[in-house]
Amino acid sequence: MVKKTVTAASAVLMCAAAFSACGSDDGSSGKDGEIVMGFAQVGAESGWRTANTDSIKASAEAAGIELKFSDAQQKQENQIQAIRSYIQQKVDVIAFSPVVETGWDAVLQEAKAANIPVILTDRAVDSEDTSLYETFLGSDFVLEGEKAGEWLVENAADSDVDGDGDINVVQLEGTTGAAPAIDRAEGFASAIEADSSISVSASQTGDFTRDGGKQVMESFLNADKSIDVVFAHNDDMGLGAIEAIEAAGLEPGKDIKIITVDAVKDGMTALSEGKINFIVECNPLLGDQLMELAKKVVAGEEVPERVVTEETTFTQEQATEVLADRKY
Ligand code: GYE
Repeated sequence: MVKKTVTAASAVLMCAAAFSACGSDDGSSGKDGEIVMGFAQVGAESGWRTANTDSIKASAEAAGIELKFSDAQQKQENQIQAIRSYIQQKVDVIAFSPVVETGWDAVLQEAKAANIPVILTDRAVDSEDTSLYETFLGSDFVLEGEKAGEWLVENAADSDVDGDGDINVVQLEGTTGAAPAIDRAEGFASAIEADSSISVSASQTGDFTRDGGKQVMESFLNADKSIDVVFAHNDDMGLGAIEAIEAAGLEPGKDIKIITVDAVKDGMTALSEGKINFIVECNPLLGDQLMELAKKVVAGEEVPERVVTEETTFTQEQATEVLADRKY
């Protein structure tokens, strides 16, 4: 595997160039020689995101890393602005979860020119220049989509709710252009190819929010009376869809099957109640691994180019078993 390093020599040069910003021999610039991390978060759009933010803040504190945190409210321009301000403040390392995949090269080149290493966390960028970041820590979203589709293929007989021989799926997509939206749709589409009776008849973004999921589901229900299955790219949109389905006088989980991704507490509760039928886990607790990678990167040690999070899936019975201990 290709490894990337920030050499000790370049760390020394960074300190020589901006001596006042360097508080200790290891190149860190915070109070008492703490590493300073600038973190540009996507927003607060979902239960997953809240758990992810809490994890990052708690892990930074535990690791003795000074965290500068910003919330971009799901807007790329806000994230770019935050990254620019971290460059100006000469932080030791920048970490961010890119709201969409494209459009990052210019700002990442600015970070590179300032010798500030960048770590991608949760979501990937689509850039040909992989020298613009040190590593990418996060889930395999294509695999998550595949797991959702495989469950549907295995449960096809039960999922033809109206018994017409065709399994009519509607998809609630995540934020347009975001890695998890693109990849989950791709993984799901490839897995359902195994059964020609399954097809996606409508697909629209609900922006990963509960309200977005509800509104899109309302319009799907108005347009089509033969929906068998909802595949929502996250729990929150699935929970919004449940509200729309109930408001239409139908029973979620029975009249319309629901598959989601994330496995946050509210989603797991709905699964254990039978309102959701299957959840693919996406782990938001990335804080500890991120802080470890940050320390290594700042110290000029080698890190793997890609760190993939381990995840599982949950049926109704499995959700009921683990619900009481679910932390988020
Ligand atoms: O699935 C969704 C959140 O990027 C993996 O973003 C993350 C996704 C997560 O809004 O709930």
